[in-house]
Amino acid sequence: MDESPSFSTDGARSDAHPSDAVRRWVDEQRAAGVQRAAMHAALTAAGWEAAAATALLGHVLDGAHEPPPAPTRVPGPDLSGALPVLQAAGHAVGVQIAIDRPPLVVFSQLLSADECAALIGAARPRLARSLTVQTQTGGEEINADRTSEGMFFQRGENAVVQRLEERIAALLHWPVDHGEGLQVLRYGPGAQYKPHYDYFDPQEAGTASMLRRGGQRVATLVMYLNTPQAGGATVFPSLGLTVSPQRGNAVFFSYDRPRPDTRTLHGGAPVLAGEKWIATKWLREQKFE
Ligand code: PD2
Ligand code: ZN
Repeated sequence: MDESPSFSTDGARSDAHPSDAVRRWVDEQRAAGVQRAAMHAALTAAGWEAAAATALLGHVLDGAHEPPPAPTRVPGPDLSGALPVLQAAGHAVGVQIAIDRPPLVVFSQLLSADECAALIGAARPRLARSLTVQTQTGGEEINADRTSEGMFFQRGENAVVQRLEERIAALLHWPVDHGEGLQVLRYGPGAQYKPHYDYFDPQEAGTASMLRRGGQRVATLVMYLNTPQAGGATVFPSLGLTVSPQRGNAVFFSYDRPRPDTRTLHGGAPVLAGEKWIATKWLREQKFE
């Protein structure tokens, strides 16, 4: 009996259906008399999130249906007063649209025109071709699906960034130190961000290293710093929702588990004329330090 099995995702990736290879691997380990805990350790060593490994082993070994993952606590505005305007750190923010599943809100006037201009002005000289997370290694790569330029501010880097972070924390009831630094993106004509999920995919080997700093992403706030001449909407294909990019407005959505059934697939439609500038704040489960 092999007491210390190892699991390689290479086999899974070459399979027609990746999960088939993983299930087959579990079956083989069971046939060889390997204990559940050893399989769990091998899967987590290969980059699986502990909860995902537990669910998989339960599914294959017990024939159980995957238990619904325990939802995690997420950020979000307090809409209980059903008011069209929310107060956040002394700033009045409009509520244009609110959806329950996923929790999604379109805010108006989250940023003033001066704040949008200040962010663009500070970001412009620091723009570089956008990178996205290379999910298998946790490193970064230029992604052909994302034809834009971007930069990150440090948290609290300047007075405007700090003021916005405090406003966002008050609006979404989530501590400033659980947020990543603001990312600013500029899209030129034709540039787009193809549909994706913002959480880190638990099935990818690189995710473990991403989760070490702050845990999972649990919510996204995309803030529009200008109004493009044409195009550049944020689209939610699972919801049939298109959010029009308007300077100072923002779209917020949360995901209490890193799974497609959160219905948070979203993308940036191609800019048809002019430029599109956004600032994105991603919120984490834990302190992001
Ligand atoms: O620019 C957008 O509309 C957009 C679309 C999808 C931004 C993001 N994702 C993001 O910053 O995560
Ligand atoms: Zn996104």
